Amino acid sequence: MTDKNNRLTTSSGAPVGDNQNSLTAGRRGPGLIQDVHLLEKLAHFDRERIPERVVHAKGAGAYGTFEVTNDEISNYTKADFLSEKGKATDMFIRFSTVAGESGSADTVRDPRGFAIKFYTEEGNYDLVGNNTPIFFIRDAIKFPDFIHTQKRNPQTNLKDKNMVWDFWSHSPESLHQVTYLHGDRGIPATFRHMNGYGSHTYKWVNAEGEPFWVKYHFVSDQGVKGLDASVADEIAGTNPDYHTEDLFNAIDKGDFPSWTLYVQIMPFEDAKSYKWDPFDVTKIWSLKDYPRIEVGKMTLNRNPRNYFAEVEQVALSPAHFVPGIEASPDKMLQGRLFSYSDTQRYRLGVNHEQIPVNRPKNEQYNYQRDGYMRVDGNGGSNYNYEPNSYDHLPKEDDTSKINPFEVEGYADSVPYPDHDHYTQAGDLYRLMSKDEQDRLIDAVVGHMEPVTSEEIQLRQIAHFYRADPDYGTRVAEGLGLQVPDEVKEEK
Ligand code: HDE
Repeated sequence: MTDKNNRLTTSSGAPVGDNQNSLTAGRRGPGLIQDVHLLEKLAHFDRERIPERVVHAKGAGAYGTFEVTNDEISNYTKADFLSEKGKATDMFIRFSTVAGESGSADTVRDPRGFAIKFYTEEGNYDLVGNNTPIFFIRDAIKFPDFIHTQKRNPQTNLKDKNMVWDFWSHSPESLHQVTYLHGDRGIPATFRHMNGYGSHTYKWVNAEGEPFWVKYHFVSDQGVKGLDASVADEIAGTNPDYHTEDLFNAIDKGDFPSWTLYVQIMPFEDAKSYKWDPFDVTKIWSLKDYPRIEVGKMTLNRNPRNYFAEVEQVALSPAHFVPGIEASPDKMLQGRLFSYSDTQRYRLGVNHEQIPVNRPKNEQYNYQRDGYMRVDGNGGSNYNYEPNSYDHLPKEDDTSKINPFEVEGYADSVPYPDHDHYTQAGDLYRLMSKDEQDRLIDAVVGHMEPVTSEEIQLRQIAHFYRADPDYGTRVAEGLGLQVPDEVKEEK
């Protein structure tokens, strides 16, 4: 007889007598429906897969600690976890690629997700960013179309470069990010060797109620390194899980990766007059105008024990704010505030916040009840409505109300007024060393070569040319084309 402590049981806890031979009528079968252990085992297996993330499906995660290193940060935000030097907060991070499926290769040219959950004493604060400070588009309404072009052709189920460049060439606001992506940072050496950015502008509010605009920059203490494109291609074929493996092994052997968090702070009123719309996620703020201020250090020091339970089921959402940190009017961010928790209700269920990796450190105390998989006691015998006459039931805290701000104008579908998609993309091109420019041109030409429509290629070449004539001319030459005269005359 087996020791009671390691006895195999069914899901309902009954000991299993035989896990190798199913119950059959006679030696040859057929099988018996009364083999409830077999039925349960198969039925559970049949339901193992949940929908993968519609973007960022392939990823790796780790736990760590974030520690504040600068007392001055409380001048800008009342967020409790940033309140004083030395304050440490547990966190979880998930790194990911964007376009590939959950089994796809790690070393592809693609932005990387850099999504953090801080388990603060005032609830979870999620900063769901990328390894790039900018994005391809600036209005959430374009996102599903954009992602369709990054995924597979509806007929062939193949990746389709015509779709990719057709969309980009019709969406010139993507040029800055397209340039970033085809440069050396487009294929990070490892997850440890890349920076992370909040990308959007967020709003911080201090204890006096003063608001500021803020951008987050996590700078890798390992340094920033890229992979040579041909090496990356080879690794994609031989070890598609290369980045996942690197992260796990580094933490496993105690070589804990860390990042220093800096912020750029913009005084609230500057947003009205800054040379770039500070809520346009296709643009950066100059570091000269708004220098980086150090905030703290994030160190990853623990691997998850179970990939599905922790990394697959983590629900990271830009809608998870804590007092002192709020949304900005950025039209991309506004769409994201809906989309993440919405997809998580579909992917994980309406009660996904109860899954251990998502559970806040403090207690969730509210009047929401019921729904599939409610497993936390569901509020017990407490009443489930408000207002009520009972002091012991949860009450709102008016110090946690959002900081009001003025809005103006008409409700309308309005594009961003700024159509300069070229200055910052050109600046990035000119900032690259000669060698990096060569690699950028190679990467762009290699990616655009399979495009079968010359019209699409020429439309995109015009955008490169507008960013920098050298950039456009070299891409055109690489494709055996010429920059159209009317584009040259625009200058
Ligand atoms: Fe996401 N994005 N996104 N995204 N995103 C998701 O949420 C979406 C955007 C980012 O490790 C989804 O839980 C919309 C920008 C990361 O679990 C989904 C828009 C940035 C992750 C979604 C954007 C990101 C996601 C899919 C345009 C960088 C992985 C599964 C308005 C600042 C998080 C999920 C993780 C995941 C929607 C644009 C980063 C569908 C609608 C900009 C790192 O909700």
